[in-house]
Amino acid sequence: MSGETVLIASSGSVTRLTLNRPDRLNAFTVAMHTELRAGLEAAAGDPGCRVVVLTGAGRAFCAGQDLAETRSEDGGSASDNGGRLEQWYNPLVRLITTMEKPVVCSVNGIAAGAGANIALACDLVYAARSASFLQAFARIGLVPDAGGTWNLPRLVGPARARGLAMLAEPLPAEKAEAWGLIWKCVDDDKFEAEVAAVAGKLASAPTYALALAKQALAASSSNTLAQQLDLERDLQRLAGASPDAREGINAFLEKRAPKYTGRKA
Ligand code: T3D
Repeated sequence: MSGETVLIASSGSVTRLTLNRPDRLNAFTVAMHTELRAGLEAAAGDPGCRVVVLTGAGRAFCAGQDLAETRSEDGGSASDNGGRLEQWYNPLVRLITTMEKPVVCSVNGIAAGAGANIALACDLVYAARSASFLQAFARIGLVPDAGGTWNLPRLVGPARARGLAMLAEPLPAEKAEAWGLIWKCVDDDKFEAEVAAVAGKLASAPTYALALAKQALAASSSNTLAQQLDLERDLQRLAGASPDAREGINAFLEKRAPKYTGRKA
C-alpha cells in the first residue's frame, strides 16, 4: 500500500517502489525509511511479486540522508550517525541484497550519498543518461556508507573507489556504465520503456534460480574457490529440483518457449 513518501504499484509480477519526496530530491527521512522497509518486506513475502523496481519521483533518484532532519534530530549536538546506519540504512542494504528476487534500480536522476549506495546495492542498476552518481559524503565530512565502501572497490577497483570517495565529484551515468559501476545507461527518452521491458523479462524468468544465483554471487566475495564450488553444488541441487528447471529442459527439448513460475517446489 502506498504511503506519503513511497509510492507502491504492482503490475503483473512487478512491484514498483517510488521514493516520493521530489522537492527534497527524495532524501531519506525516518518516514521514508519506514515506508520503504515495509514496502520491500511486503514485496519479499508476496509470492505474486517476482521482481522489484526501485526508483525516484521527479528529477532525482535520491539525495541520501535528509540533512535537515539530521540537524533537527541532533539539535546541534554531536550526531549519532552510526545509530541511524544501524537502525535504517544497514537493514535496508541487507533487505535488498538478501531478498530472494531481483531488485532493479531505475536511477532516473542524481543518486547522491546513501542514495547512490542504495542504488549500488540493487541487482541491476539502470540509469538515465542525464543521471549521475555522487559520493557526496566527503563534502560534508562523512564517510561513504550504506555499503559504499564495500561495493565501490569491488565494482570499479580501488583507485577509482578512492577517487570517487575522496573527491566527491559526480560521475555521469555514461561513465558509470563504462567503469562497470552499473549495468546500463539508457537515453532519457527510452529509459522508462527499457526499465519496464527488463522488469517484464525478469518477471517471466525462472526467478527462484535467479535468487539462488544472487545468493551465490554475494557469497563469492568471502569464499574460497573450494567453498564456492561446494555452494554451487548445493544451490544447483535446489535449482535442479525446482519446477522451473524441469520446465526449462522440457521446453528446450520440445522446441517451445518455457513458462516459468518462480516456485521453489
Ligand atoms: O547521519 C546519518 O544519517 C548517516 C547517514 C548518512 C547518509 C548520507 O546520505 S550522507 C549524504 C547526504 N546527502 C548529501 O550530502 C547530498 C546533499 N545534496 C546535494 O549535494 C545536492 O542537492 C545534489 C548534488 C544532490 C543536487 O544538487 P542540485 O543543485 O541539483 O539541487 P539542490 O538545489 O541542491 O536541491 C534541491 C532541493 O533539495 C534543495 O532545497 P531548496 O533549496 O529547493 O529548498 C536542497 O536543499 C534539497 N536537498 C537536496 N539534498 C538534500 C536536500 N535537503 C535535505 N537533505 C538532502 N540530502
